[in-house]
Formats: sequence, C-alpha cells, structure tokens
Amino acid sequence: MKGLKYIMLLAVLLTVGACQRSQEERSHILKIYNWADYIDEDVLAEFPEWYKEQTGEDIEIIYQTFDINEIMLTKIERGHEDFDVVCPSEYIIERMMKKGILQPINRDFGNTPDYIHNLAPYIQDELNKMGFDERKVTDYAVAYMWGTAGVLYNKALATEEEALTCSSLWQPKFNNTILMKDSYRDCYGLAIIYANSERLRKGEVTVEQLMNDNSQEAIATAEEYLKKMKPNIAGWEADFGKEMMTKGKAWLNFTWSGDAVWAIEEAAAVDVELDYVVPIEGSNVWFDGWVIPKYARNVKAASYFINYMCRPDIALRNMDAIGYVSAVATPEILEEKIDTTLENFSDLSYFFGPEADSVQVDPVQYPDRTVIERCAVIRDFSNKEDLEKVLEMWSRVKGDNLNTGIVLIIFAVFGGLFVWLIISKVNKYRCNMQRKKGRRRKKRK
Ligand code: SPD
Repeated sequence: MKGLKYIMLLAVLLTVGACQRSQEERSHILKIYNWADYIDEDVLAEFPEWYKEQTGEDIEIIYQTFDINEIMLTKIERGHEDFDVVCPSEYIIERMMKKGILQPINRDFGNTPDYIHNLAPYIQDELNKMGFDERKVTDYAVAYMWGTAGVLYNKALATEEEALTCSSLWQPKFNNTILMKDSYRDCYGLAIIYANSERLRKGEVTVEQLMNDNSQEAIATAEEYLKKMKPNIAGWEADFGKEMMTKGKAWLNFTWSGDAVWAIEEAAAVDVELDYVVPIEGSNVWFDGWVIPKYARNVKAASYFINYMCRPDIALRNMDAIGYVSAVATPEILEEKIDTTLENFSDLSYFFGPEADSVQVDPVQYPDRTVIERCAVIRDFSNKEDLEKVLEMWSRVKGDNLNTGIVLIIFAVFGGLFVWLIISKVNKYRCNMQRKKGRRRKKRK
C-alpha cells in the first residue's frame, strides 16, 4: 500500500514538473494568427529583438495565416487553439466578445511607451459603437488595418462610370469577367444594396440598415440577386484576385481597398492600368484588429506585440509592404503619405484631424470624407439561427458553381476510366488471340 502511494506521488511530481517546464517553454513562444500577406516580414522578424530590449526576455514567433475570418474563428472557438494574438474583422470581434472568448488587453508596458494611443479616434469611436453592456470594444481589440470594399477595374475594359455603380456587376457586358471576394458579408451587403438602390436614393433606408438586415426577406433578396449575378462571375477569390487583375485576366474585381492598392501598383509596372472606386450606392468600411483570445498562453508577449504594431514607423513599414492602411494616425504618417503630384485633394480630417481637411493623399488608401459617408460598418448578425440561414443561402449561391465543377471532374474521371477500360480490354483480347495462334502453330508442327 505504501509503495503504491509513493508511485502515485512520484507520478504527480513528474506531471507537475513537466507542466511547469512546458509552461516555462511556452512563455518564450508567441503564437500569432494573421491574414495572409498582411505584415512586413522584416517587422515580424525584428520583434524578438525589440521584445528582448523591452523586457529582457527571449521570444520565438510561431506565425500562421488565414484568408477567411470564419476559418480563424472556428479554430479558436471550436478547436480552442492557443493562439496568443489574432486579427479578426470588426463583426467577428463583436461575435468573439459576445461569446466571451476574448480577454482585455493589458496596457501596462512598464518603461515602454504605450503606442496604442496613436490610433485614430475615428476608428476607436467606430469600434466602440459595437459596445456591449459595460464593456468597451477598444479594451479588447486594437485596430490594425482598415479600408473599404469596392470595385477594382481594368481601365481598358471598363469605364469609371461603370465601376462606380454596383448595377454594372449585373450587366451582360461583364459576362464571366468578374471576380468576387469570397466573403459572404461583403457579397451579401453588395447584393442587398443593389436590390434596394431605388429606396436608398429616395432616403427610405440606409446602407447600414440594409447591410445588417438578416430578415427572411433580406436573405431571399440577397440570394436572388447573387444568383442573378452568377453568369458574370468568373470566380470567388480569397486572395488571388489582385494577381488575376494585374495579368488582365478579369475585368472587374469586387475587393478590399488594400488589395486594390497592391494590384494597381503591380499592374502599372507591366503597363496595365487599374483603378478602384467605392460604389456610389454605398458599401462597407471595415476594420481588422488585434485581439487576445481566452485560450492564449502568452498574454504578455501578445500585448507587447500589439503595442509594437502601433509604433508609427512600424505602421508605415507594414503599410508599404502590404498596401493596406494602418489605423495609426500620427502627423508623421500623414506627412509620409502626402503626394504633391496627385491632382485630387481629399478631406481626411475625420481620420487625421482638422489640419487634414484638404490633402493630396492616395484616395484608394485613404477615402475622402464623402466616400466614408456613403459607407457603413458590418455588424455581427444577432443570433445563431439567423446567421445559419445566411450561411445556408451563401452555400446555395456558391454551391451551384461547385456542382458544375464537380460534375465536370466526375465526367472527366469516369470518361478517362471508361476509355482506359476499353483500351485494356482490347489489348487483352489481342494478346489472347496471339497466344492462341501461337499455340495452334506449335501443335501443327
Ligand atoms: N490579405 C489580407 C486581407 C485582409 C483584409 N481584411 C479585410 C476584411 C474585410 N472584412
């Protein structure tokens, strides 16, 4: 009996020891889960050195990427994966807060300055509009990049007037030439806005109401309009749209402003002229932000990383590398972004403050106040059942495409098998005949 007690004690001690050791190891690892192509790789690589300078501690980064908000959410929510810092969009931040799977971000950085103060008040206010009971969203999320959803177009194949109205996406002229962002909320919003453009024009309804309406009627309308658009859709893209547009393989791409910036620059280098506009009827303005999930295991390194991302020089390097626009709004960023060769002046006072009410800054990256005024923020659909209905509709819309693809693949595979079977049967028959002939000849001899 005594022996058994000792063995059990030893097992407990060994387990505790192993846990402590692995916890110690884990405190030197930072697991980041971010969108693909969404950070300057050198910025990422330099973080361990900066962290060591600030805290005296070593850190190793494990970095993974996703293309779709919902895939990231499933890994965290269902898989309980222990990412320390992730980067969802605003409506997913809202959902994660509702579900209680985020922790507040500790902003006690010791002697290190708090760079989170550099965020634009405009973005902080927009995020806090999604407030919950007494919790402020900005205590749980730190905005990273932001932008609009709009139409990237090839200037040789579509006019600005065409790109400026979402009705063009349904015109037969664009049969099989449009790439749509593989994002059900963006596409849902676009379809509902187009379907209600007359009511919008008359002021009977707002973009915000339409995009966030998940009534049965709205879901049916979105389905009808998205299905009507299908002959024009050459593909649903998560990240390859910018490349297809640069190569001139698609005419229009409903996409995010940062992808558009990247594509416009790349295309110019090979003499393809692209541009980007936000539909006159309205669209969405979105915000991606850093959050620390409940299952994180290194919250200290996570919060230092978030703080590091808000350093103005780091924000600028990230913007230059990826084309998207940082939520950091300091005078040095404005100064860096002013381009006196541009013809247009924009009102960016909503973002940079009153001194930026007429500045020469790339309007794709930083939309003029009038563009922002026709956009609204996507909110999380209120309950699970409504969300499921929207997702079912989305898979019906996309599923038709998939079925055609699958049917073609099945035909190709079975067709190939059938031909192979016939050929092998014929060959076998020939061999048998030859063997028989050979045997007959031998017998005759
Ligand atoms: N390649 C990175 C793309 C990240 C863009 N996030 C936009 C989300 C809009 N809801």
